[in-house]
Amino acid sequence: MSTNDIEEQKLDGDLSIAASEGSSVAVGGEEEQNDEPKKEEIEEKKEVNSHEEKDEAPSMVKEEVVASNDLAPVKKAGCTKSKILMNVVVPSIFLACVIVAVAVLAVRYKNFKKKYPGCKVDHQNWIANGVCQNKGLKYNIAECQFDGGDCDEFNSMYPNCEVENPTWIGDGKCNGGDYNSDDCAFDGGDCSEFNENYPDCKVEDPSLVGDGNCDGDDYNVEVCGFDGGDCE
Ligand SMILES: [Ca+2]
Ligand SMILES: [Ca+2]
Ligand SMILES: [Ca+2]
Repeated sequence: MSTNDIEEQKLDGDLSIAASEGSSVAVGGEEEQNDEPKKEEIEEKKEVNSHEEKDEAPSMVKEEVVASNDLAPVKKAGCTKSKILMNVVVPSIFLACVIVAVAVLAVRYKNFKKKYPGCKVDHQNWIANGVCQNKGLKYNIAECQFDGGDCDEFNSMYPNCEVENPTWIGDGKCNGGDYNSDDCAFDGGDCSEFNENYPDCKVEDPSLVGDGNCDGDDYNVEVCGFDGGDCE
C-alpha cells in the first residue's frame, strides 16, 4: 500500500466519521423537531383545559346570577324564611294561643257565675283552692259558699271569728285587733301568754312587745311593760 493510498483511506475515514456525526446531529435535530410538537400538544392541552375552566366558571356564575335573579323579587319583598317565620308563623301561633286562653277563661267565668251567682271576688281562683281565705271579708261568706268550702273547718271552730286571714288563727304568733278577741279564742291561743302578762296592753302587733327592739308610742307604755322591757 502506498503512502497516497494510506492518506486516501484516512481521508475516507474522517469523512465517514464526519458523515456519521452529521447524521447523528441530523437525527438529534429530528428528535428536537419531534419534541417540539409534543410541547405544542401540551400547550394545546393547557389551552383546552384553561378554556374548559373558563367555560365552566362563567356557566357557574351564570347559574348563580340566574338563581339570585330568581330570588330577587322575593328578597325585595322581604320574604326570607326567617322573616316569614317571625312575621307570619309566630304571630299566628301567638294569636291562636291568646284565642284559646280567652276561650278557656270565658268558660271558667261562666261556670263560676253559674255555681256562685252572688259571689263577687277579685280572685275567683282562690275559691275552693284548699286554703281558707277572706280578703276584704268577701270570700268566707254564704254567697261564695264560704270560700267554696275551704273555710268550713275554720267556721266550725270559730263560728263568730270574722277576720281577713283565718290562717293566722293558731299559727303560733300573737296577732292583735280582731284576732286577739274572745270570738277568735284570742287568736286560737296564740295570745294567751301575752294577755296574761299584759292584760291591758292594746297594740296593733303584740308580737313586737319584748322582741328586743324598742318600739315607741303605744308600745313604750307602762301597761305594755315599756315594750316588754325593750325600751328600759
Ligand atoms: Ca280559698
Ligand atoms: Ca296568730
Ligand atoms: Ca319591741
